[in-house]
Amino acid sequence: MAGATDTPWWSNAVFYQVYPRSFADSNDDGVGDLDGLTARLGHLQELGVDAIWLNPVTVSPMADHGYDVADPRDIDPLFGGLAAFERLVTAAHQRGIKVTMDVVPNHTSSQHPWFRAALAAGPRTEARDRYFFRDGQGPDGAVPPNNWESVFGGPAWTRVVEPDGEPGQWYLHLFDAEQPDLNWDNPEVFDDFEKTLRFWLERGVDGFRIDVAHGMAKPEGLPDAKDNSTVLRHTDDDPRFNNPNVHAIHRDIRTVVDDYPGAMTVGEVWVTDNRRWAEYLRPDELHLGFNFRLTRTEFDVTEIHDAIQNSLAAAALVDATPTWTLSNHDVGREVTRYGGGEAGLRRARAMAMVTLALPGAVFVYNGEELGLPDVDLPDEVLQDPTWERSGHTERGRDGCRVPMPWSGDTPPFGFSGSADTWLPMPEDWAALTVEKQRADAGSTLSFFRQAIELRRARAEFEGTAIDWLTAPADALIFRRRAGGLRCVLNAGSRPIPLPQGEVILASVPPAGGALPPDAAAWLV
Ligand code: ISL
Repeated sequence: MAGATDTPWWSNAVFYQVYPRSFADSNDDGVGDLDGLTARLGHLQELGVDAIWLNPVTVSPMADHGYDVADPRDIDPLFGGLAAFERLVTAAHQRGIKVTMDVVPNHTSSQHPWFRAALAAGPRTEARDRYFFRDGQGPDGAVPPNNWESVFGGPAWTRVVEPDGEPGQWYLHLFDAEQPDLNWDNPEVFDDFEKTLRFWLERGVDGFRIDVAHGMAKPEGLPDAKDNSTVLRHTDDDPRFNNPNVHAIHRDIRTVVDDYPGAMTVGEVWVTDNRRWAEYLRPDELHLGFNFRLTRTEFDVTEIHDAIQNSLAAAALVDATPTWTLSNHDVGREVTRYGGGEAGLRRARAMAMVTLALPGAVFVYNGEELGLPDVDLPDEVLQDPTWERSGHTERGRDGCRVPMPWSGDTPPFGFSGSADTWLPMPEDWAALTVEKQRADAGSTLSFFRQAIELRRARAEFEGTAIDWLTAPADALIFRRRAGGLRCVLNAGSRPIPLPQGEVILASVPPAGGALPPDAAAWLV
């Protein structure tokens, strides 16, 4: 490992994102859980990842599958409770795998004791000051306080029935109505969040993924937005997000995390402008920030080049470590985004090589190592609140959250002992199980294992800078400046000649010194 002494562990780590509902089910209720994950840690060790990022597992009514937190300092019984979490941390650490977990500071569940107390207390009480309760507009207050929309569709405000039984104030929820936004101007909110961070750090957690890290702070007076009606998307100037006061919150969070040497944060920062994105990565704020450009990029060589170059430039503004992510539980899987089928899979493998060749931290979303595509789910099984809130115009994110196929020839493919999995698994995943792919040296899983192993072991991956080399049309070539690794991507429709050198990995075998279309190669 490069620079073990002076380089923090996360600066070139491969993180593996576990969507706990969908990873492995130990108690046969059709939903994945932490003991299921602990039992499958061998898969992660073989894959060679450095750390796990766990999507939320704290106590939740699951209106947004854990992003609606009712108790941030306990594990939901659905996932096995606190004892299962402690078993996971111990077992992962024994295998040399770090554990990082999601924390959700922007909002709570509507079932959180604070919110229930706020409802019971009535208007203009201290209990309501932990959230955004406002009177409505119009003579009888029946019009929401401003025009903000929920990210999942529909208004970002819900009117409550007051203790006297009459319709009364409205509360703000940038996401589902079951996810009321917290008022971070109230000092109790940070004090409680600090307790949460310390609670998990004391239990051995190695870091946090901070949900909606560009949220939390709201502009004075909650002014109307120009247009915020696009579901699951927003622009940098949207008043719901990216308020400059959020940086003071990140500095406070950093002070807490710095009490635990080696602990880190990675923020979900949906901000496009390089300068504004980089503000979150200043030395006293987040350690890492997701840069989502490649999740919004077609398989097009110019777009890919520009996304990489911009991500590097953004991180360089504040001397931060770049991060690379092709997909997660919110954005469609790359196999499907790149066209699906054989071509989609080839392109996804090629792009995995591009990201794993870059300096910085790489995030792999569970199932990516199997080449899983999105699943076309029937209406009646959809669970993402986006589906209902958008009036059935946006299908939401369930298609990229289908459980992992482990073994056997029929659903649920060893994921669970119950055939009634929380989302149905497609029959044709029989060819994609971990079991089948482990036994096949040419599988996507074997390919990921080789790629991660090379990245970990070879000195050619050292250093933090890259140079772009001259490449044929529809191709790109970059070189790690210190280590010398070259990565070639052919995003065109014809084979391209490979440069001189030894090919240490290719996503499709080169033929006659040429790299086929939709393929990547690493050369030393
Ligand atoms: O959806 C987005 C971009 O695709 C963003 O606009 C938005 O910030 C994002 O949906 C926030 O996601 C995170 O918080 C949500 C949760 O549903 C997501 O799963 C989580 O990643 C609410 O907690």
